[in-house]
Amino acid sequence: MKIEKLEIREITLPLVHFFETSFGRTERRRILLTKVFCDGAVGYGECTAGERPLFSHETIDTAWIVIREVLVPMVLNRVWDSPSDLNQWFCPIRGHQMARAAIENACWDLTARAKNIPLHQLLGGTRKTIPCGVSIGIQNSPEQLLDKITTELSAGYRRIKIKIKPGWDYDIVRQVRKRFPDISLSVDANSAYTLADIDLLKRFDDFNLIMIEQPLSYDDIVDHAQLQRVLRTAICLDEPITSVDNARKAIEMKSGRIINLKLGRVGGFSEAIKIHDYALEHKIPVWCGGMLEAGIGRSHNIAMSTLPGFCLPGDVSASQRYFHEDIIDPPVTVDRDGFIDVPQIGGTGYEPKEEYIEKITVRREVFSG
Ligand code: OSB
Ligand code: MG
Repeated sequence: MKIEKLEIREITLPLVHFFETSFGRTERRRILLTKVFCDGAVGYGECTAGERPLFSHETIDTAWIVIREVLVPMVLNRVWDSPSDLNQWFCPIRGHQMARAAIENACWDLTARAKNIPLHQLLGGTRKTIPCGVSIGIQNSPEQLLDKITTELSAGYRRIKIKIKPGWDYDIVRQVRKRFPDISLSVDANSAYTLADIDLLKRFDDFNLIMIEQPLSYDDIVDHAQLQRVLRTAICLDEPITSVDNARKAIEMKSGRIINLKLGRVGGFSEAIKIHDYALEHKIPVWCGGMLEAGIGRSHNIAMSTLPGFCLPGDVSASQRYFHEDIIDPPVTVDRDGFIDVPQIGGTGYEPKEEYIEKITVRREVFSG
């Protein structure tokens, strides 16, 4: 295979409801999409970088430049046998995993389409259905949060994750637990605390949470190990897991007991599979995180979630929770029991809506020759 042409575009999509974490509120997504052309076949990718460098150093704008200036010259007209070759080629690049993933994942997508086999089969996935949870952001009031949880539970979702930050934490979770004593519940701090908050963090043991996600610094695995030693609740690592090498270190150090595996954050499917395999071998449960993806990224998350180590409900939920109209056909739907049926047809089973994508495109660049 050889990439003869590569296209990147930026689309904008308003969110149905704002999404707020400890690092800020998002009302409208700006998303970079990739499309690769090889030997008459096409493949699609979606970059999970945010609008601002608040989750990680990457943004849609850094990804745009890195793809144009660094990655395109490395891949254009170069021959590959497997999409994991791109993971090898990108090895010398430090960081910029989300930019890399947007290219590599499009090549996986293309391979599945060209061979007319399901993407999840190409990845080695085995699950036919995916259990789904939801991530619920910080709301304007506790009542609004309790209402949202009620709505998501009646839609069938199997795990509720709520975002916390200083001032929206212990008392909020206490109210949620009081109203919903038995639900499967977790919290995500997106690095809003330090070891100085250890007494507060220990009190979360009161709530029988499945996990507490990323309480400490975005790049830390040392302080998390210290915190995990004094918590009964499992720590789940998100932000610092960017490669199989640092996943190994975090597992060796016992920095957490669960990993949120995000396809973009780790640089694409090849690295995600390596982390999955390592975690499975070391009995560390993984689950698929979300980055408010549109349909292409969402369909890739579904394919990844079929791997056997994905044994907890992920943050992969229905398109309609995020967007009035998603960029794929059909949109992702979740059944009354909170599962996604994995399409058993060639490719992802979700077709990008080219005309609609064109309509919401704000810039586009094509590389060839
Ligand atoms: O920390 O998991 C996170 C969204 C943006 C950035 C970081 C995170 C999230 C989510 C939302 O929790 C998951 C989703 O519904 O896509
Ligand atoms: Mg998180």
